[in-house]
Amino acid sequence: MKFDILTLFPEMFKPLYESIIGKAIKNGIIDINIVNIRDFSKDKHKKVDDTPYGGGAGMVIRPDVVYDAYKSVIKEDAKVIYMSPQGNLLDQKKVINLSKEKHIILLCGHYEGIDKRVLEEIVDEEISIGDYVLTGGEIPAMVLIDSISRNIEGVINEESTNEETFSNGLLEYPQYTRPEIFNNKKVPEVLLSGHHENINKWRRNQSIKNTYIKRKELLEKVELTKDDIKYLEKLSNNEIDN
Ligand code: 58G
Repeated sequence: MKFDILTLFPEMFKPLYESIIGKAIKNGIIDINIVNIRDFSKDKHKKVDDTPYGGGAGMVIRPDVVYDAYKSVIKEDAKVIYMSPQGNLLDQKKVINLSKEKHIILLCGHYEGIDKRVLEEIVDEEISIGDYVLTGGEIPAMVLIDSISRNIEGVINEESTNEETFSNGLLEYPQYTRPEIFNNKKVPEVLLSGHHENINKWRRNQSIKNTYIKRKELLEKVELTKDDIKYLEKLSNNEIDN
């Protein structure tokens, strides 16, 4: 997967070269190309923004500079995404669909945004990572790259993507590791039993319980088994305490 990032602040993307995503870049599984929009300014002072027509506070990024940056990276099969609080809300389903793309171009705005005309010209989809406004699209672009990349084959161990939160529509079950006793709290007995069927049942129930307590509305979109429904009935009748 190839990502081109169009930004005025290339240095903000340094954290991507750490940890799992950094390793995927080194291994050639993902390729990240950061383009400084400022390099496409024709102005002698490298100016990229100007005051808004009609008046008002702040600065707007010029369309011509963004268009030239875009032309330097665009290829036939690329999908161009503008990070914006007005975009479609990102969720795990959207992430999985985007992980099937070959080439994604991420456009990051700053200040009061980018001139509408170039957005109409080049953007395929506007995406938001949540209902809040940030100073720039750079952090949302990194959220998108991280969430997409970890669903690409070879980036992380496959079992962990399949068992985790949202892959079955439920929240995760709790995890435990050594020591067996910590601050007087013991690891749940079933996890030490080596009985994998019981462990799987227990984990499924914990997932159901977590989802019921923290995100009830998610349960409506999930395929529940008869055992799940029995467990949910016990939960809602307060027959389960731990
Ligand atoms: C209003 C304000 C429109 C993404 C700012 C456009 C980007 C939040 C998100 C902007 C962002 C999000 C300029 C700064 C986009 C531009 C950028 N804020 N929720 N801010 O994903």
